[in-house]
Amino acid sequence: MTYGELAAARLQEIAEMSEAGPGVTRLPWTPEHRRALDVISAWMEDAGLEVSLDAAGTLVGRTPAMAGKPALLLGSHQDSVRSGGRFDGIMGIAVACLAVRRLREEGARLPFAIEVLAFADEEGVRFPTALIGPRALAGTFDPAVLDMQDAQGVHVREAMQAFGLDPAGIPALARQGEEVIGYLEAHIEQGPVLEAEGRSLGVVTAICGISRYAVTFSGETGHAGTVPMAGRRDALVAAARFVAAVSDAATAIKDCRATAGRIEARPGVVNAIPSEVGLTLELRAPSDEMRLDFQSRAEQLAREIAAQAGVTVQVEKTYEQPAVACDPVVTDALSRAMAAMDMPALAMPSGATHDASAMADLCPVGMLFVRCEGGISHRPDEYASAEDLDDAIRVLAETVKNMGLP
Ligand code: HGY
Ligand code: MN
Ligand code: MN
Ligand code: MN
Repeated sequence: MTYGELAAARLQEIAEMSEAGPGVTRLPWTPEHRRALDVISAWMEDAGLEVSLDAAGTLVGRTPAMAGKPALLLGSHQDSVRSGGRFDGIMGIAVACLAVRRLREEGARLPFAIEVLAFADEEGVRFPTALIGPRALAGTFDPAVLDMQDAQGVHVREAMQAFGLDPAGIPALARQGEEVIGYLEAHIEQGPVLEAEGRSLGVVTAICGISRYAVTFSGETGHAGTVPMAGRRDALVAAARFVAAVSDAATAIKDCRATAGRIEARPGVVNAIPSEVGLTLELRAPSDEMRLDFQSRAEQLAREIAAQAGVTVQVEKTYEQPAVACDPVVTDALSRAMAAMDMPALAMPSGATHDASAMADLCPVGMLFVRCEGGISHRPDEYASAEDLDDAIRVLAETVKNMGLP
């Protein structure tokens, strides 16, 4: 069995650690997360790592007998979206464990420790926050998120305590820069580029930044039959024009994305003009300069379109995550590892965000993308082949050795 086939089998097994229903639903600090930790612990022990669980619920596997040595960090997130795929996040943990096992079997001698990290919550699906694990290590954790609640009214703090964790210990998890050499994450591409280029792996150059908004258009309701079209103050007409205009603006800018994921019209009845519409808007761009420009453009469009429709608009920013440039030393180590295996490195930005987005506040980061069949992700039919997983394990192991070269 190749390393790739073993990774594929392990990912098939851990996909069962899920709520019932299509695909994988494994949210942080839940019974499914607990069952997954038992499996990931076995992966880490199989790689010769010493396993511990930190106060944020990150499972840490560290090479033994390297106390006091700086560490190269590998890993990704164990959680999924609802009805997600078998690869997003968890594949990076499986690939990292097998890369460490490969290095151990080769008898590789490294001047640093290795830690494989299985972060609890990257997706931000259960709670309106994310990345608690990496932010704890980077010292950027905001304790206010412990008071956020899930759809059942459970606070983050309560969920962690019920999981056997003490959130009060999170601030002490912050690593000092000199303890960490860098962070390397293997992740399914979640897009169509590698497949279109006929490549199994890609080297990530930058991870997009995100701006999220709650946008509310307010007009005037009235009888759908008696109020003339001229002079209506229809909030949904304004909202529809806005969504189309922002989408067109994003389409005109390479690598920019704009998505209105949720919309709600009130009073929401078939024969009354909508007086109020609330929608979410998410903007993404591979650099903060582009993101901030696009933010201004979107806010201007909201004002102009509201004025033309005779309604008012409120644009409230609800979340922001800066764009991250991957570190040239790490991306060079990845590219050299691929070149050593006759795999020309395809450099590409990431439209998805990752744990590496938060780890960049602690140390140099790099990411290795793995081909994703049909570019499909956040869906049960997400798929990466055992052959591509095998390439990823070999390249990750080679990259770790490159990071140890003077
Ligand atoms: O939203 C994202 O890009 C990530 O999958 N959480
Ligand atoms: Mn992910
Ligand atoms: Mn995801
Ligand atoms: Mn509560």
